[in-house]
Amino acid sequence: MIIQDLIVTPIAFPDPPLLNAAGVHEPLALRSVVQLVVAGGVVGLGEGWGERDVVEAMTCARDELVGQNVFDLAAVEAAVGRSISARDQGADTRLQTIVFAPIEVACHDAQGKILGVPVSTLLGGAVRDSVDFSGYLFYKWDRHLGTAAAPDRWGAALDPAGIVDQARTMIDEFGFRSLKLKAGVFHPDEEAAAIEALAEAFPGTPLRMDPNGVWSVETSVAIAERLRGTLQYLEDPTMGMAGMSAVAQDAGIPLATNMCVVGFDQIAEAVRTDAVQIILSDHHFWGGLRRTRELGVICETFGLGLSMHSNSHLGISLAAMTHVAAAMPRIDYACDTHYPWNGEHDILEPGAIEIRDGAVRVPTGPGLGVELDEGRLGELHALYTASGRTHRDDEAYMQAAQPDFVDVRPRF
Ligand code: GKR
Ligand code: MG
Repeated sequence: MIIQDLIVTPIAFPDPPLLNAAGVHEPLALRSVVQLVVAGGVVGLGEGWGERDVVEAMTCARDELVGQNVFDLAAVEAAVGRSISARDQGADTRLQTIVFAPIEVACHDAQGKILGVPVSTLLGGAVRDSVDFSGYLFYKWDRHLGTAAAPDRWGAALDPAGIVDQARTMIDEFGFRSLKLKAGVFHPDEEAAAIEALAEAFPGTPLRMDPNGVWSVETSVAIAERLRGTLQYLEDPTMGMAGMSAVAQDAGIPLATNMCVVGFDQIAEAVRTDAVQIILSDHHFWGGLRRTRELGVICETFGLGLSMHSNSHLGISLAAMTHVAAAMPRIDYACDTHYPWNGEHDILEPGAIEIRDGAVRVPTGPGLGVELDEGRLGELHALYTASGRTHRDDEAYMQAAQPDFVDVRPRF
C-alpha cells in the first residue's frame, strides 16, 4: 500500500483546428500521464494537464509522495502541497489542485486494483451503470494552417449548415442524445442561428451553447431571450460573477459555468448572488474524484444543477469522469467530453471505454478498469519531445491566420 514511485509522462497528440473564443486549437494537444507505483507492483493511472509548469510540479512531487500510503489521500494531498510550496512559497493554490488531481485519480485506481473493486465503488457506489455524454460541436477549419493535406475527416464547420452536418456525424458515430455548441467565435446572431438550425434538424434534442464569457451582459440577455425555449442551458455567456448574476436575472434560462465558479471558495458568492444555476464539475480542476463527489452534495444542498466540463483529453480522463459521474446521486445533464475529437489517439488498450448511444458504460474491472498501451504512451511522449511545445496558445495560433485577432472579453 506504500507508494514507491511516481512516473509523470508528458504527451502530445493530434488535435483538429477547433475554434473558440480564445482562438483555435493548435495541431497538438498536451496532456500528462501519471503512473503511481505501489509496493507489490500495482500501478495506478491518472491523466492531467500537459502545461510545462504543471508537469514540472507533478514530477517534483515524487520525493514527497514516495513512502506515503496510497489509501491516505489526506497525506498524499499534504505531500503534494509541501512539494509545491518548497518550490515556490507563493504558488497559486489552483496549481496545487491541478497537480494533485491526476495523482488522486491514480491513488483511486491503485486502491481499486488492490481491493479488486471499481473506482465508482470506492466513491460510494455507482448509482447508474452508464453515464450520458453530449456531442460537443465546434466551429472548425477543414485542416490546420500550412498543411497541404486534404481536409480532415470532419471537414469545415463555419456556418449553421456546417454545424448541423457535424452534429449529424457525431450522432451517427456516437449516438449522442444531447448537443453542445462551443460558441464565442462568430457574431452572436450567427451562433444563435446555428442553435436554431440544430433545433430544427434534431427536434427534441437538448441543446446548450458556451461562448466562454465573450458576450456583454446586454448581448447575453438578448441571445437568452431569442433562444428561450430552445436552449436547455446557456453556459458562461459573460465574464465574472457580477455579470453572470445580472444576466441570470433576465435570462429566463438556467446559466451554467466552468469559468465563474471554479473552486469551493466561490460557491458561497455564486449562491448569494444567484449567478449560476448549474455548476460544471471537472475533477482535474476541483482536486480529484473525492472532491468532485463532494461538490455534488453541495450542489444538491443549494438546489444547484450539476454536470461536467471537459478539455481536450484521452481515455484515462474519460474513465475517471465516468466513474465519478456514475457515483453522483444526482447528475442533471449529459456530461461534456472532447473524446470524439481525440479518442482515436488514445494510449489505452482498446475496448474498455467507448462512447455508444451517447453514453459510456461504467467499467466494472478493478480500479478505473482500463489498461495502458505502453507503446502508444512512448510514441506520444516522443511526439511531445519532438514538438518542443510547452503550453497551449490558441490565441497565437489564430493570429498566424488573422494577425489582428485579440482575445478580449467581452467582444460582442
Ligand atoms: O476545447 O476549445 C476548447 C474549449 O473551449 C475548452 O477549452 C473549454 O475549457 O470546453 C471548455 C468549456 O466548456 O469552457
Ligand atoms: Mg464552458
